[in-house]
Amino acid sequence: MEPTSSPRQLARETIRIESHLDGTNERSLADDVLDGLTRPFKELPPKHFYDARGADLFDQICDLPEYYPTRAERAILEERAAEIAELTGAVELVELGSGTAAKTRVLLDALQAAGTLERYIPVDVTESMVRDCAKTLTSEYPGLRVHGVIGDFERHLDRIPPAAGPRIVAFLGGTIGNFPPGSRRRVLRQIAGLLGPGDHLLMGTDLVKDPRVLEAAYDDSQGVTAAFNRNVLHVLNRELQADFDPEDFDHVALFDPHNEWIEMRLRARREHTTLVRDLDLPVHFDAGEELRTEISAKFTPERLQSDLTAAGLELVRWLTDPDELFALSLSRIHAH
Ligand code: SAH
Ligand code: AVI
Repeated sequence: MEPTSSPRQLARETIRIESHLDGTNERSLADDVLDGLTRPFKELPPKHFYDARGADLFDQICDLPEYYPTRAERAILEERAAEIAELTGAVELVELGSGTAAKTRVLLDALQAAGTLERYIPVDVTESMVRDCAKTLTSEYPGLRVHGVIGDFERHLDRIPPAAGPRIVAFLGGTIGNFPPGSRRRVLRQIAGLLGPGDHLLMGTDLVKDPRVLEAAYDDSQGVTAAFNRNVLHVLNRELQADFDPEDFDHVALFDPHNEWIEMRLRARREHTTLVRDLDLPVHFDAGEELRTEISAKFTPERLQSDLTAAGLELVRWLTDPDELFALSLSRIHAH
């Protein structure tokens, strides 16, 4: 039996990892698939891309010449992290959808240089990501405590430990754009619930720009994004005993100028029926029929402002790169 730790010992632990997924994630995947593949316009939520292979493909996407958001966001962080550290006085950083926490190091460096950094709390559905980044970061930042939360930020925000002082909640990469407008505001309202009066939300949002630049970023010449898109079918094959042939589908990435978002879809190359065995669900595709796998909303300052206001947040800083490709917003709960 493992010895139980006293609250004092727990507070001092260098690494603490808690998983909230046991079984519930599989159920959530099954429910999403049952809903999404029986709709007249088939759709799957993008969070199911990220098994270990999907996370690795996403990492490769971040290095592609066409995928500018990661570089632009990093450039903003490098330019403004010291200012963010000073403004927030944060002792801890909670990061939603933390992934490999590659850009996060820029923030951690700034908080460390300011002498305030104590704790990092990565939250991600991909278990290996949370575990690996806890190990690496505690060795890179001596004295840093990491409390990893393996969970779904749509369902498990209440599992994030209470703040030990002023905190930054970071939601980087533009992941908020992967939610449709109503869910986006719901998620933002829930995130606002994590903030006390001295806390800040630091959120990355991709900006509206030339559709050709946008479409190239989601349809790269090396086909990495196409492999990332098809990966969701590999996830369904493995987790739900489905029999998709991912090569039966073309990768499609289109900018929707009305909604100002990118849509990724998988288009069936031929008419066929596939079986999702665990759900006893035959799924029929006409030739050319599309399954929507992701939206990635692009923002204007006005759109972001109205989403923040709807979530009870007020903008403190709007930070962009010189080419205005991407924005980081720093906000806090609205003072009444
Ligand atoms: N923040 C990183 C990674 C962005 S990729 C960056 O800016 O580069 C999106 C990340 O969010 C992935 O690591 C994925 O596993 C995670 N993710 C997606 N949906 C999630 C959800 N509902 N709950 C928790 N993590 C999620
Ligand atoms: C994680 N998310 C913000 C990425 C995006 O740009 O919407 C996921 C992605 N999809 C295709 N390429 C990258």
